[in-house]
Amino acid sequence: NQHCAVVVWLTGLSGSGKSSIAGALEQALHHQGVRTYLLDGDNVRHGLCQDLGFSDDDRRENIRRVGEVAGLMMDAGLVVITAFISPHRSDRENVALRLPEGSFIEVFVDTPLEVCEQRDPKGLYKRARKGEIKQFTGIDLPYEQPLKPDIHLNGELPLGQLVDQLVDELQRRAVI
Ligand code: GGZ
Repeated sequence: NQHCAVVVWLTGLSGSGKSSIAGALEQALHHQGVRTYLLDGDNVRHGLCQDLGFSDDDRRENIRRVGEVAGLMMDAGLVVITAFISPHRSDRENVALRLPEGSFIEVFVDTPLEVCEQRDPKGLYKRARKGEIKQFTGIDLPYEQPLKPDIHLNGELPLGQLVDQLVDELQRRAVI
């Protein structure tokens, strides 16, 4: 199956739905015979980035490393999907600048903080509000939303709908 190697870069708050969308997108692409790799906190923060925490500097380095690895995987011909908060606009821009023109697809998973906080699947927002977790994005540290994302998703819509939207967009861009 012919497809372009790209990086589908999901950005959004904790609890916005990035990981669920990324997982479901990967499934949908596999069904079409597209080879992918999903990078997220689960497979990066325990290994490649285990020395990093959540300070501004550490996040910058986390995103830089993820961008470099994504670029290598892209070279191998994969559609790379990433799911990191990536709260700094400049960090995301720097990743894009290091990749071949047009191969960085920024997807903003736009879910209001109130909704993320209500979902709170891991109870992290509650702990951040109590001061038990410091430097929590949206509470102590800012999230800089993309000004002109390639794809803007309403994170409150049903998962299936969001994945269909992404697949349509990738087809429209002749990525798949
Ligand atoms: C934000 C934190 C923090 C702090 C732990 N701030 O919802 P989750 O749990 O599963 O995803 C969040 C994840 C964020 O890691 P990233 O690598 O995506 O962050 S960044 O792109 O900013 O480098 C959350 C958990 O780690 N977590 N402490 N202080 N999220």
